[in-house]
Amino acid sequence: MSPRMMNDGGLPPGQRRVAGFPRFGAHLSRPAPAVPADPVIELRGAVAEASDLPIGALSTLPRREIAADFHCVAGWSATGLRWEGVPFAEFHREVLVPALAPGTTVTHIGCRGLDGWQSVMTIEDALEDDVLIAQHLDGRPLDGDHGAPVRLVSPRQYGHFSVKHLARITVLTEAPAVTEPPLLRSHPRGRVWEEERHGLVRGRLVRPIYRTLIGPIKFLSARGARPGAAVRH
Ligand SMILES: Nc1nc2c(c(=O)[nH]1)N[C@H]1C(S)=C(S)[C@@H](COP(=O)(O)O)O[C@H]1N2
Ligand SMILES: [Mo]
Repeated sequence: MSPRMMNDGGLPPGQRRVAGFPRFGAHLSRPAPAVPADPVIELRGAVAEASDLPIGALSTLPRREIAADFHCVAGWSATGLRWEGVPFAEFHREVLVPALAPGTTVTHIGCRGLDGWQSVMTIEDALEDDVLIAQHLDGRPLDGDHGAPVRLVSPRQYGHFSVKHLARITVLTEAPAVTEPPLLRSHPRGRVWEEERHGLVRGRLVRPIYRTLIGPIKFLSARGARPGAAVRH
C-alpha cells in the first residue's frame, strides 16, 4: 500500500485540515434544493433512449462504504468522512452500459445537481473504485447541507467534482467544449495528489488566491445551512 493510501494524516499538497465538514459551494446563502417526492436520476447523452431512474432503484445495486478525506480546491480538507452508497463503477456496469446507444465509446461523464451545479469527469476518473453515488455520510442519510438525496463522491478529485443533489448523469463521447474564461478555467481532471487545481496555472501558484475565497464562501454557505447544522467536530 502506498503511503497516500494509508491516510496517516498526510494531506495532499497545499491542503489544510478544517474542523468538521463545512457546507460549501455555489448555493452560498440559499438553502439546499427541495428533494422531490419521487427523486430520479435522469440519464442523458449517448444513451439509446433518455430515461429517468428512480433513486429507489439504487437499492438493487451492490453497495460499499469508504472512509475518505474531502478536499476543496480552495484549500480546505475535511478528514475521516465515512460515505456509503453505490460504487459508480457498479452503476456504470449495471445501468449505464446497458443503456448506451449501440457503438458508443464513453469518454466522459457529466453530473448535474438539483441546484444546477455541474461537473464533468473523465471516464477513467469516474471508474476509480472509491467513487460513489453516496446516500449516507457517517452512518446517517445525507442531509440537505451535504447533498440529499444522493451525491457523487470522488475523493481523489477536488470537491467540485463531487456533485451534491445528483439529478442527472450525461454520458459523453468526447470532451466537452471549454466555456470558462482562462482565469476561471478548472482542471479537467482535478486530481488532488497531483495538485491539478487550475486548467492553465500550476496548482501551487494559485493556492494563495484560492485560499482567500475560503472564509467568505464558508460564511455565505453557512447562512443557507440547516439550522443548527453549523459544525461537526
Ligand atoms: N450540487 C452542488 N454540488 C456541489 C457544490 C454545489 O454548490 N452544488 N459545491 C461543490 C464544492 S466547490 C465543494 S468543495 C463541495 C462541498 O461539499 P459540502 O457542501 O458537502 O462540504 O461540493 C461540491 N458539489
Ligand atoms: Mo470546492
